Amino acid sequence: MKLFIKILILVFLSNNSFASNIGIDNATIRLMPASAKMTAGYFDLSNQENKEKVLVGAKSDFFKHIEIHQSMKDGDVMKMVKKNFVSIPPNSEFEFKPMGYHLMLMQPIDKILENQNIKITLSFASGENIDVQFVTKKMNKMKMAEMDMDNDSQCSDMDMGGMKMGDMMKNMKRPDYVFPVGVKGGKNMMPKRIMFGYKFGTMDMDCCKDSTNSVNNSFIQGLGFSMAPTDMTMDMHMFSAMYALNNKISLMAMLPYIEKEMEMIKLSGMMTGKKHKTSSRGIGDLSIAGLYKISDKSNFKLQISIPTGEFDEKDHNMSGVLKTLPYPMQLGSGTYDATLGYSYQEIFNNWSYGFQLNATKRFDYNSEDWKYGDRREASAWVAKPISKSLSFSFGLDIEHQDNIKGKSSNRNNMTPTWNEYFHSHLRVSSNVGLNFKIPNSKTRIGIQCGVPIYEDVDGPQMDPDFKCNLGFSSMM
Ligand SMILES: [Cu+2]
Repeated sequence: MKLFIKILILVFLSNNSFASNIGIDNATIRLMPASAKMTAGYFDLSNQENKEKVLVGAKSDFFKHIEIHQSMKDGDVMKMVKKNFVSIPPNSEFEFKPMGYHLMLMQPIDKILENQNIKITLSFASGENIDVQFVTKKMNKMKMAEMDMDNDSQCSDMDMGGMKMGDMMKNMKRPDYVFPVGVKGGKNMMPKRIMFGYKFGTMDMDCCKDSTNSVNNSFIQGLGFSMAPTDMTMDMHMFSAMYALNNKISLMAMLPYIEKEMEMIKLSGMMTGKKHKTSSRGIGDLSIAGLYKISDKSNFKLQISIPTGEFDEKDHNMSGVLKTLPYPMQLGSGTYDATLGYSYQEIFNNWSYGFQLNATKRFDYNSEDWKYGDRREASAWVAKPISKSLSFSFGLDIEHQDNIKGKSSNRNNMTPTWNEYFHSHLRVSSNVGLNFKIPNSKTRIGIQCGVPIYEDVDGPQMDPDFKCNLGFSSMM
C-alpha cells in the first residue's frame, strides 16, 4: 500500500499532463550524424482546455541549450527564426514539424543514438511543466522532402551538421536537375508524385548519305533507282505521364502523335524531274516504362513499346494511286519492342553532368513481315546553371541503328527508302540546350537542338540536318 501511494505521488509529480489537459504525441528527435552539434525536436500538441496555452521554453538534461524555432520563408530562402513563445488557441491542435515550428536542440552532452529516449520538459506561461519522452528516429527523408517540394525554399533546418538531404533538395530545385529535353527517359520522382509532360520534337532530313559521304541524285540513279527522296520532316508531339509508385519505382507512359512529310523526285522514265509530296500522320507506338532507382544518381529503365501506331500508312503516288508508304514514313513499328536504359547524373555546386545508355530490341516481325532494326543510343551532357532558374547544356548523342529485317510485301525497287539495307547508321550529334524552371512553380521548360557531326551509314540514306526538342513538364 505504501508503495502504491508512492507511485501515485510520483505519477502526479512527474506527469502533470493529466492535470493540465495538454496532450503530447509523436514526440520525435531527429537522428543526426554524429558530427552534428544540433538537431530538432518535433511533436503534436493538443490543447484540450478552454483557454489558450503558451509554450515559453523547454529544458533537458541532455541538451545544454534549447530554443523554440520557426522555419519561415524570406524571399526565396528558408530561414529559422528564434521564437520566445508559441500560443496554442483553446481546444486546438498544433504540430511542431519539419519546415514549421520545432525545438532546436543544441549542444548534446553525449552521442545521440537511434531509438534513444530523451526527456525534455516543456514549460508553459501558466507555470505548468510537462515532461515528455522524446524518441530519436531517423526521419523518413522522402517524407520530409515531400513537405518541402511544394515550395521553393531552401530548408536550412535540414542541412545543419552536413546533412545530405538539404543538398539533395537544393539540387532538385536546380534547372539542371532534370535531363536535357532531348534525352529519353528521366529520373525517379518522390513517392506518389505525378508528372505530366508534353514534348515537341522536330527533325529535318535531306538526301542523302552513303558511308561518310554525301551523294547526289545521279549517284542514286546510277544504283538503278528511278526515284529519290529530297526532303523529309518529322514532327512528334509526345504526351507523357509519370507516377512514382514508391521511392524506388516510377512508372511512365508515353504516347506520340507523329506527322511526317517526304518529298520525292522522279529521276528517270516518265515524269522525270517531277516532284511529289507524301505525308502520314497519326498516333505512334505507346510506350510503358518503369524506372528503377539505384541511387540518387542513377536508375535503370525498362520500356516496352506497344504497337499502337500504324505501319501500313498509305498515300497517293505520282500517278494518283494509293500505295503503302516506305519504311521511314510509317508511324509505328508493328512490333512489341523492349528498351533497356541506364541513366547517371552527378551534380556539383555549379555544374552537373550525366549520361544515358539505351538499347532497343525488336522481338518479332510485324504482320507485314518486317521489323525495324535494333538500336543502341548513348547520350552525354554537361550542364551549367546560369541563374537560379536557367541552365545551359552541351551534349553529344551517339546512335547506332541496324538495318530493317524481313521485307514488306508492298515494297518496290524504285526508291532507296524502300530498301531494307539502307537504314543502318552510326551517327554522332552534338547539341546545345536550355533548361528553365519557372520560379515558384513545379513547371519546367526545356529546349535542345542538335546537328550531326559524324555519320557512317549504309546508303544512300536520308540524313538529318538538324533536330530540335521543346518540352514542358509539370509536377502535380
Ligand atoms: Cu531551428
